[in-house]
Amino acid sequence: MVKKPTATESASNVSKDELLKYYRDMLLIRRFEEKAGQLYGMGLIGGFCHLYIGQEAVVVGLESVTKEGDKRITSYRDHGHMLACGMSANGVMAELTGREGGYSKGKGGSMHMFSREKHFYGGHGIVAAQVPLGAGLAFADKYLGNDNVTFTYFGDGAANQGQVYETYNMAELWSLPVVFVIENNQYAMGTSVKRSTRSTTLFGRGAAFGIQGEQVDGMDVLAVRAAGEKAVAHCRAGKGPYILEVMTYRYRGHSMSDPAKYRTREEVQKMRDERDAIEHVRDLLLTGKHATEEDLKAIDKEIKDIVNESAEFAKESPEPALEELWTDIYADDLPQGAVKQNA
Ligand SMILES: Cc1ncc(C[n+]2csc(CCOP(=O)(O)OP(=O)(O)O)c2C)c(N)n1
Ligand SMILES: [Mg+2]
Repeated sequence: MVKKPTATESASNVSKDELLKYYRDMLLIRRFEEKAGQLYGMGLIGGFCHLYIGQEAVVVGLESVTKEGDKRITSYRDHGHMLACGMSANGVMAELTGREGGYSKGKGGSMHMFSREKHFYGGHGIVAAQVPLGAGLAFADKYLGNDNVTFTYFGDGAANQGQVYETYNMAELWSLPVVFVIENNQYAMGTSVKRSTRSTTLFGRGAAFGIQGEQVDGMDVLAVRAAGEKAVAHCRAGKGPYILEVMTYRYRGHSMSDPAKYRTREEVQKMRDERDAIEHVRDLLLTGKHATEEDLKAIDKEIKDIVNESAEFAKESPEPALEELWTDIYADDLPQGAVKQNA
């Protein structure tokens, strides 16, 4: 793990409003996920559910360097990405509970949500499948001649998949504007990085294809932001892909059915006590006198209200009608830039 930065080191160059935004956005993800965990326990969420708790600084830090038009795609551990790019808590929670008001009308669930409006392309259950898809999204932007960047998130386990390296090769060859974000939370289900590879510095593998990259402290939202700025500038300048290996940690199990026998409680507790990303920003806000305990309490309440309302919305939304089984199978309209062929 990268050394903990001091408050002054990482607080330089950040405004009060930015810090407050990061605090709010990370807290929303955490409280939303805690609520999802509760609803799962109550039997209101079926199927798979992979919580992101602990990793919030990764997506919040990187979203802070995006602009309109940038795209994001990730794995099944996707609720944080959706909230951070501005998708509504109501729509995500209703999808988790399989209701009509959800982003996929209740037909997709936790791992299969999309938002064209927010340029969020899923939600993918096959490990690493989103990596070539992310390069494809970046290819489309390059083809259309704009300066959008695609953020392609995947895990340390996914980094051992062959398709990642085929994608690296093509992405560099074609100078695609894609930031490959390896969320290294140190485990792939119950297998630690050390048990799965001798080459544990995952970003370094890009060198074989000529792709630059770096390792980042993923428990420090400002460190993530700084690395994200560099990566995105590289891509927008037409210099091709960039790899960010973001060192993070998930506090909860792999999914809701994880027996958690592969690590000790002490290991998890130590991360929570010493490296929690939300606590870190809270400290910066208080020590920098940007906010009082009262201000932060008011934000906590605001977030709690949003999350409670999303759970109510989800419970009240009806299940999808049976006829919905036959809708949303083929696209009715063509993507931007596509030319209609005569049949
Ligand atoms: C191709 C494929 N192989 C195996 C699985 C089962 N599986 C689901 S998640 C996972 C671990 C992936 O770990 P990592 O990439 O580190 O992501 P994390 O869950 O830590 O976010 C595995 C093996 C799968 N879904 N797809
Ligand atoms: Mg992992």
